[in-house]
Amino acid sequence: MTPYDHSKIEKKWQKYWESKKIFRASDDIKKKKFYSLIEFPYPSGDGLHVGHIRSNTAMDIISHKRRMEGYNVLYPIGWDAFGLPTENYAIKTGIQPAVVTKKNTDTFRRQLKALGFSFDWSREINTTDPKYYKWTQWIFLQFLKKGLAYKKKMAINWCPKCLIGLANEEVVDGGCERCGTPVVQKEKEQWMLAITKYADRLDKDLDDVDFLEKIKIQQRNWIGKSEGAEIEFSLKGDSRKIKVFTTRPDTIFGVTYIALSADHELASLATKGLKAINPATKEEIPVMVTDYVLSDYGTGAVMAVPAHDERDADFAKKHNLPIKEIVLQDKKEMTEKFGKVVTKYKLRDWIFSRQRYWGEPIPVVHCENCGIVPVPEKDLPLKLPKVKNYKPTETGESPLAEISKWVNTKCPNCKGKARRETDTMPNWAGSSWYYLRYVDPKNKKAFASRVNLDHWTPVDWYNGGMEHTTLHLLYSRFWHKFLFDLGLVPTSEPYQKRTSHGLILAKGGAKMSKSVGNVVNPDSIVKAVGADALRVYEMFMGPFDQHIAWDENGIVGTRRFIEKVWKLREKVAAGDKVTIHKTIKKVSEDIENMKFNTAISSLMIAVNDLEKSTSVSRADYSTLLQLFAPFAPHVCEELWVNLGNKKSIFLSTWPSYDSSKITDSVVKVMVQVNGKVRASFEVSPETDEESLKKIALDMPEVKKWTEGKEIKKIISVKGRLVSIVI
Ligand code: ANZ
Ligand code: ZN
Repeated sequence: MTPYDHSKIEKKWQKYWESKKIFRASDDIKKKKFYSLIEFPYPSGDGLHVGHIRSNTAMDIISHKRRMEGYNVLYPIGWDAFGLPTENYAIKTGIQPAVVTKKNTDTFRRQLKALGFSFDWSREINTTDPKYYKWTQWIFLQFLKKGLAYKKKMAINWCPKCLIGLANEEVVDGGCERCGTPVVQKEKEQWMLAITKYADRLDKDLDDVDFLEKIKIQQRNWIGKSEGAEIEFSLKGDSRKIKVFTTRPDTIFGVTYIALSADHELASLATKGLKAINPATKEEIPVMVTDYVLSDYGTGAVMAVPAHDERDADFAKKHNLPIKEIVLQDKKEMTEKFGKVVTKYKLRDWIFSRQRYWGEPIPVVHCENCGIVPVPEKDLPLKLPKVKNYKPTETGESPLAEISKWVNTKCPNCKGKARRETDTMPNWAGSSWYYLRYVDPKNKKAFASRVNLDHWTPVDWYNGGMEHTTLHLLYSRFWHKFLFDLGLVPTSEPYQKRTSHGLILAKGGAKMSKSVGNVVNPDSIVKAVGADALRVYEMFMGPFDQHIAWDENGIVGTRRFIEKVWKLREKVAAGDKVTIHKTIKKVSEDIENMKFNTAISSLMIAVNDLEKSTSVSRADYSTLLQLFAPFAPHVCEELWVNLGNKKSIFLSTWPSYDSSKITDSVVKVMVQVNGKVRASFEVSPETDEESLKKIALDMPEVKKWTEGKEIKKIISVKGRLVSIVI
């Protein structure tokens, strides 16, 4: 048999799959569908990261398995290509972002194709393509129409280095997410999207989706739903009232002062010695101003209970305010008596403008007569004009503001003088609905046809990074719900199932970074040992949901394993007897649970066992190839065809197992009492000695002999025996 030549084999099958369109999703609505999704990559200048490969391979495996189970699978790919790094590169080099993006996506495409992923490349999308962002702009106009996009003058987080407004989510420990420069506050008119209008549904509907529990928890914490009461405190010598938000109306008898945020309308009065009345005790209590009360949460005012709240206690001690011990009251009763039931959220509306070039232009004009006027839908896409200088202006406006030919326009409404909006959308815009475009990527009349949406959505399984749980995932759920309310998509949730993967770290556990020089280049690995070896390594390196450090010795090991599978071909003899039922079961179940590493372990065990015998049945070998194909598609396709199969292995049927044949997964353990066998039980051969003892002692047949007796000695032998001496 010829030696295993990975580069020849891998290229050959990549070409074959593409020319035969094996992985194209068909829009045939009669077939049962499966929509699997990864987060489409940002095409950075660094090329594909090994971390991309981990997520892509995982969903590739699941997609292959579903195809072999008879599903019509959609596994698409595209580019989330607007964003700062490309723009910063353009500022530095003067090369147009569109040109840079083209170059970077070409690299990514080549790299992804070299890894043999089963994407449907005919549906490739790019968020910076005007044919795509036409619909991003169109959706924005729907938000505007419904009053959910609005302008607001507000203090925004401003990075004085990047000269850009940042969403709260983009501020990390008080610094800019990208450059670390301390963020300052700056007053600016901003476009906002009213995500808070959907806060309740974004929280509640998590009950109906199959997201990992930790993902649900993160989303819920971010939304921050809090049920409590609003209670009004009257003031001494002033007819106004202070409304507080509390989750502890049961502590009302312990309120010894009111705390206001610095922005509260009564803050200036409070500093002059304002007094409030506790409605429960009628006591006069002071009103204080403090920065531990946030201005943009609840009512910006707190009834302080130093005996039951730590922050209140700290403040009270510092300012010599009374701390009053009390008996807690009934919550419901106190709410009825003094307050009104309210629900508050931590979630804030989404700051949707950026003063940057490389984003979707916000399609509105400012007319001297009519105010804000949307660009007519028939005029979309509103294309990004070419500029010479990509740097934001000193005033913080986007570089678009300097192109007077573009900025000065006519009002679509009154034909009078108007100025175009020069803010662009944040890079979260295009990714908020991209999974909808995949189902009908070339549609010119709508973002996707209803027939295709009905067929394909929701996404059945979406895997992505934990770092996107609070932003991208929440934003896209919000857009989806909005489109659902407009009757434009069939379901209220976009993703039925969401999982996430751990990061791949550099050797030793540090983060991979270009500046440290510890980034692993997938190209050289593919060249040296092949895409299959790299894919298998990334699935084998550790539990999928955990962070894991790179180790090139591991790739040597997976390469060797592939060679073993290759060589096993020499032992294949006729025969249709399948013996590897246990492996089928284990691999099938492990894939569903994303336990890819243990799936590969069981394939390794099976190969070791088969190697020991003088010959391997053709059926066993075929089954082995089918189970391994999702992980190592090229080599398995080659070996499959070598066996004389005429059609691609991915058009074959996923192996099924006969559970009655899976016998060696349990062993019978005998229980002796004083040397006589009194009982037996079945367990996995791996069960440890201590557990065996415990099982034995709990059995009624054993208790019959040991009840009321002193146990002098108990020994157990793994997989065989428990012996009790009384
Ligand atoms: C009295 C009290 C007594 C409270 C007690 C807590 C414990 P969550 O669950 O996060 O919603 N609070 C209300 N508005 C605030 C603001 N703008 N800034 C800072 N704190 C604020 O927390 C609600 C509780 O946080 C409220 O209940 C209020 O203090 C405080 F033993 O009222 B509590
Ligand atoms: Zn006008």
